[in-house]
Amino acid sequence: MAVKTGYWNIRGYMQPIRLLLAHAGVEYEDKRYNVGPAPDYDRSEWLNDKFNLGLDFPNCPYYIDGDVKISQTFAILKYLGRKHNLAAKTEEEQIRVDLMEAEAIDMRTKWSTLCYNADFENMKPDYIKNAPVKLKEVSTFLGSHPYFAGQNITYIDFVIYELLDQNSQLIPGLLDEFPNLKEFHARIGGLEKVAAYLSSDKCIKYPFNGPMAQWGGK
Ligand SMILES: N[C@@H](CCC(=O)N[C@@H](CS)C(=O)NCC(=O)O)C(=O)O
Repeated sequence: MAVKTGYWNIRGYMQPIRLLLAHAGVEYEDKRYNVGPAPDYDRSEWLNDKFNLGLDFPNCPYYIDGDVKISQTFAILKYLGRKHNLAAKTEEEQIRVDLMEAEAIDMRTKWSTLCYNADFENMKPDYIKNAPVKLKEVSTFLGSHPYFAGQNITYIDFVIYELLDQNSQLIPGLLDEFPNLKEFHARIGGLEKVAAYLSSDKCIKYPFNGPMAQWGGK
């Protein structure tokens, strides 16, 4: 199998890439590194590989296909978007995708800051209060479009799907007041090959985060 990806044995940054690859029907080796138990959280499984993969910027997630060797989640997603016809097709779509990409990075940063914080329990009420405020903007932006670019599915849809999915598990019922986001979530999760992947034993349902996380880890 020529294509290989690598990441921790969690959903984390890698899950949207896995969902995109499932949708595109790509066969690949999904290398999953394990972290040792507390208190040391030994990362040597990954560190033994890290500098031997030929990556310019050794990190995970990574994607390797022959001479194509990429790290950085969004560099991988954008490459795969171009390769599998999941990129913006017009300037208008490009602006929408760029906007959602930046918003997704902000949302993901807030999510990780919460989940990995020792002060998780104290931070959680504020997070729960603010999440619908951001989702209202996201819902208005999506409007009646089926996908975030507009009429065409792009790589950013897998990123937003995963963010909505994880947040809904922390905050049950979060999407109830946003029917279009609920429909979007069902639309992406219901794509034939994505649905098959999600219900297969190849798919990591849990954990979302690493073992050192206060929430969503093991
Ligand atoms: N900006 C990078 C961040 C990647 C990153 O922080 N990876 C974490 C896991 S989410 C890691 O453990 N990297 C391995 C390392 O730093 O050696 C991306 O978007 O891919």
